[in-house]
Amino acid sequence: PSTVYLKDYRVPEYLVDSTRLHFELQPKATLVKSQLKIRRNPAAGEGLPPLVLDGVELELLSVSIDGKLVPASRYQELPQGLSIPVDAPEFELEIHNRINPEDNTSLEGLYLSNGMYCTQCEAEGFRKITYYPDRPDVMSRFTTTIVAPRQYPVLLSNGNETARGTTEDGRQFVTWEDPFAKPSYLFALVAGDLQQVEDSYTTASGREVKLQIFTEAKNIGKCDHAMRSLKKAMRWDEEVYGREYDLDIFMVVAVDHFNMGAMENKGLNIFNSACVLASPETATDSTFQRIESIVGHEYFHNWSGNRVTCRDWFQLSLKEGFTVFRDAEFSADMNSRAVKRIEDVSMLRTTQFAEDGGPMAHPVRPDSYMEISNFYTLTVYEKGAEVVRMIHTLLGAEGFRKGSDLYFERHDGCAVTCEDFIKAMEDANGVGLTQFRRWYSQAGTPVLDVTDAYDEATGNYALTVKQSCPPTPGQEQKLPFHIPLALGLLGAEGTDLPLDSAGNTQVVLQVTEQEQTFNFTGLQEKPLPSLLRDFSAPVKVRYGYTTEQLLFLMRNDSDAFNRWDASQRLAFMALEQLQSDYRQGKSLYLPEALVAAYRSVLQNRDLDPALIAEMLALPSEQTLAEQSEQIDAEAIIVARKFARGALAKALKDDLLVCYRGLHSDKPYSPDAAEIAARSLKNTCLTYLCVTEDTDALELAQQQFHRASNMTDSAAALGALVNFAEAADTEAALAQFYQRWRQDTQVVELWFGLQSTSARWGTLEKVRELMQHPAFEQKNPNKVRAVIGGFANRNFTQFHRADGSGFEFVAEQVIALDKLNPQIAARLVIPITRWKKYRGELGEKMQGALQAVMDSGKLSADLYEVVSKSLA
Ligand code: BAL
Ligand code: ZN
Repeated sequence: PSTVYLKDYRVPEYLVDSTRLHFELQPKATLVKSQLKIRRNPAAGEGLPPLVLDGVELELLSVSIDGKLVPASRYQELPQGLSIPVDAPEFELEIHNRINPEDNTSLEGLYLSNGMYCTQCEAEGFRKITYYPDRPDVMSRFTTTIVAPRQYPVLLSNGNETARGTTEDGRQFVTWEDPFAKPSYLFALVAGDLQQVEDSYTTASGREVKLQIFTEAKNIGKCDHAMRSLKKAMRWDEEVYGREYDLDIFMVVAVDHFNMGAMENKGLNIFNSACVLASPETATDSTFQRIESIVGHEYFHNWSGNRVTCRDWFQLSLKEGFTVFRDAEFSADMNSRAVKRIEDVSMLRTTQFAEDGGPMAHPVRPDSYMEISNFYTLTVYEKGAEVVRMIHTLLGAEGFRKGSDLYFERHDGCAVTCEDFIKAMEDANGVGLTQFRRWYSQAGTPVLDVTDAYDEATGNYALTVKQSCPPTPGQEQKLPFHIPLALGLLGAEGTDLPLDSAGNTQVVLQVTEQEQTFNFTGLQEKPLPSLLRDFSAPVKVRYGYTTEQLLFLMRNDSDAFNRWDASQRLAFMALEQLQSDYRQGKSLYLPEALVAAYRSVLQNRDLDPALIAEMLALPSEQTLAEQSEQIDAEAIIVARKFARGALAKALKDDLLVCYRGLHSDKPYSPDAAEIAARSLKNTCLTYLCVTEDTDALELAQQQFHRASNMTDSAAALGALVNFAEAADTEAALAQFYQRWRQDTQVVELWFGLQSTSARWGTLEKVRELMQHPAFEQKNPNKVRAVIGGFANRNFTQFHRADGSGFEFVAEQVIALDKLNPQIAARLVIPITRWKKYRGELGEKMQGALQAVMDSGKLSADLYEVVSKSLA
């Protein structure tokens, strides 16, 4: 596969003013007719070069220009497209081609999912439907007619329905017109036997919008939460960003086979069923919250992505980073802000930091790619969102809003760049963000080494910050970043000290140089710094905190995020010591101070229970691995297991009291307070079961049998799967499956509980699960639940010393690449970080990766990830 470079960007040679599509749906032979009004792009230069269209796996039937058939000798079929000679600056092109949705297992373009036709066109899926300039800077007005047999009563596309009827041969048709010009990646089509839930929304300016969620009949009772979330998101975008919805109808469709979480097609969002369907009996609290955030995310794209779109795919973070920031703030406003931030940062630190330190590290705006699908990454999405958040921090809420207003106004209807976004922020606020732009072009996670000195005689406190950033592929040296470092200083009483004459107790330091000292005057005592409050930048902070200082911050910091962070630092220090002791053959011991700290957190009645649950959670094995210079998987597993066991034993009575205090028989509600209570209760239950004591496991059994909601049921089953005797676990798993076997989302959860269990998810069990009738190799959700769960979230079994876990993943990746390259390229990631592992395990991982490379011809997706990781 060839590499595409940002520096080679050229404007399109031709523009498409209108796109008229006509589909005659048939599983193996769908006929696509497209009529395009094409015009030479005046910005592209002189002359009339050939028109080059993208097209992949299409059967070309005919090409006509201005109503005249073009003989096949005149145009050239290319390996990935079509080249047509042009002799006028404006013309109408008509192309007929055939496609095969039934055999399309890549789930890009038009395909069938449980007998329903649906599409996925981002990033480059439209070229699998018909020949087209399939790039986001070609924006066109689409009219779509769908003709289908009667077993597909629901026929949907973008925009407004303008006609429907029956063809002479008894098929039905519907025509849709989208009044907004859009790139091909936002095109969508759905045809199926679907039911719908309908509601309406009145916009701030008084327009009525019809809202519809379509799903298979069996899932019709699982749409209410998504509908509520959609209406909240519409209101929120009006209130916080001044953005109204622009069409008369907004449709959402749930499909079972989907590579992503969801897709923001104009007016017709298509969702992975797992990210939209929920009911209290079948979905956990985290699923409810995930649905709210994804429904929000896709809706928010209507402005940040659709009305203003990307010029090219290097600019992906323009829409994704911004929209993730928007959805995170939406979720924070709807739920507990601190807990949302902790969850997001926890994920970023574990997975995005690992990506930034691994072989696929790339800037938020990449410079090159072989396959763009590989760049729908944590860096582009999550770090991209952190970059937008930093702009928000630097400009303040009002300044940021001025910037976003200008951005939307200036670029409405256009395909633009990350540079345009920053420029709007600068212009609206009269500030310069020149150095800040490096966040878009430099990869890697910056490190801040912080030291301090207090001069008793003068009352001066000096804080010195040194920044560095490790090399990443193709970027040996980094220039200093502009880092907003939010800071508070705590006095001996535990309160925030005033930092200036105005009495402010928090400042945002502008770290811009390699080394910089910030002075604070007039302090009566040596303060304790609370650094990087609310995680004000995606960096690692090193400061020589003592255990006592961390305990102090855990108790007193006014920043909830940093209270949690102190608990994590404390746990991390203890776990590092345990790893080192284990390697040296010493006996293991958990410091009493840590136990006492956890006890006091557990007994604290003033803190949000959800925050307590987060503070009690030890860093995951994956987080510990990311933070290690060299990963010693065995030491990580032993240390964490020991610490968890020691805490569970020492805190048993407190855990029980807390559990009992929170257990309630109230009807289920997914509101913040109830979610928080369940989160802490189930954290307690899991800790209690760690002891494997009979009474604790009995509690889990009771909860499992009596639970009235999936959060409690799944937590109890999870505890059994991880800590109970095999026979008890087997019985519970069987019972759960029998009850929920008809529910796809619950079966996915059931798979995931097993594949991620250190005890239950052995390689043999995982292979067994793959033979289960409910497992489907062609369904990404099932693959992610079983194989992905094992590779990404079952640290113990995946890292088995004999390397069999790695070999298994390699084998699955090779098989999947033939069906669905995007999924294969994702699944291979856990075996790409072999260089970070100590000793033989690293070699075994490398061997597995090499086996993938040597297995034959790989898709471009998989080849890019594997070749870069072996380099
Ligand atoms: N645009 C792809 C799916 C999403 O990020 O919303
Ligand atoms: Zn998105």
